[in-house]
Amino acid sequence: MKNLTQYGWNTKLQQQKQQSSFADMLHGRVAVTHKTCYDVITDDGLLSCELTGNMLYGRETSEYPCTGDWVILQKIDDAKGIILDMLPRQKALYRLKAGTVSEKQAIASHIDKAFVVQSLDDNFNVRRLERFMLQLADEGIEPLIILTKTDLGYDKDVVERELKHIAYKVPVLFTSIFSAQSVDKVRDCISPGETAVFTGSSGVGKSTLINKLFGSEVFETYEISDSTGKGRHTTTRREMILLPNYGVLIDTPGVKVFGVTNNDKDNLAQVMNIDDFEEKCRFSDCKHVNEIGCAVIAAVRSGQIGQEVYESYLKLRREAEHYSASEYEKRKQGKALASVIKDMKKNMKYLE
Ligand SMILES: Nc1nc2c(ncn2[C@@H]2O[C@H](COP(=O)(O)OP(=O)(O)O)[C@@H](O)[C@H]2O)c(=O)[nH]1
Ligand SMILES: [Mg+2]
Ligand SMILES: [Zn+2]
Repeated sequence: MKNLTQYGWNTKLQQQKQQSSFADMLHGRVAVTHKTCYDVITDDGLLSCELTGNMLYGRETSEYPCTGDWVILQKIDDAKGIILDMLPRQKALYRLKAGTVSEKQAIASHIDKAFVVQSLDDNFNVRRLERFMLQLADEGIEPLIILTKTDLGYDKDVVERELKHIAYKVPVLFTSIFSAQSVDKVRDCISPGETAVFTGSSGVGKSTLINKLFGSEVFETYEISDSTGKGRHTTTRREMILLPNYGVLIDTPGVKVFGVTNNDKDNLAQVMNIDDFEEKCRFSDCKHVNEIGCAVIAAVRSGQIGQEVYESYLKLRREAEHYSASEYEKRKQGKALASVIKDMKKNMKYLE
């Protein structure tokens, strides 16, 4: 029997479950998301579950359950169940669906901490880190940065200089699989009942690191084949595991870049560490572009804010505005459609 408390079940979730019309049914946490079904950890073991029609229709892509979600289900037999309801999702990671500007897809939820992993060989990219940090801030998830493969050598000065504005608030851990001590430091950051997600491009060493944390091979690692440059296929897919006495770990498949899926200017300013300057701008609605008395521009001129950081800030802000504009359009269209349907229903009544 699994003790779901170890998997993060708590009184708040219990209270939320009481609000559901299926409050008397079994609950569980999605451990793996397949195309049309979910592996759910319950007090009755791991069940392979499908969604009821009700859960399937009338939902946006982003509203389907994902790994880490808490669901209510009905057991069908020892191995199968059916998902009837989902508890309100919070602290989730999303990615933009390929080829869209505002359609998001959830990849993990109910996350307390996110380890954003980059490798120091050629993957280190501070602009990409900023995007991760922004999304985590928007979701209220605590960020940590892990820079892997220190054994391959890197320029510490360059890394520290580029990370300065972020490392000011976010812990940065350096790891190598050849240093058990560096792995222990990561483990010490995870507390019981807490869910930590590992995210970053594929090949940076997420699965290898989780295996080291666990002390055995729980995740298949990605070996790049010399001849084809492609990774080996994995057979059994694991996404969420319990690290006894520590917490729940979620491994995410390679997420290269997160699109900006929110438009919170305060979070952006904080992530980019320009918030202290912003407060000193003459106008409270200052856009920091060409206004008189702009403290942000002054700080860029004096070198207190790096030119690249400032440019990155403007770029992320444009993307955030673009995202919220297309969200707004979508909602407007949704409302228009709803009113057409309402009219149609009225007319049908009239004809009856
Ligand atoms: N030199 C070195 N190689 C590492 C380290 N961590 C992972 N790797 C290698 O990087 C490759 C990709 O690792 P993997 O864990 O599958 O990456 P993932 O896609 O992020 O899960 C594998 O060949 C690992 O052996 C490290 O600290 N140092
Ligand atoms: Mg992996
Ligand atoms: Zn300003």
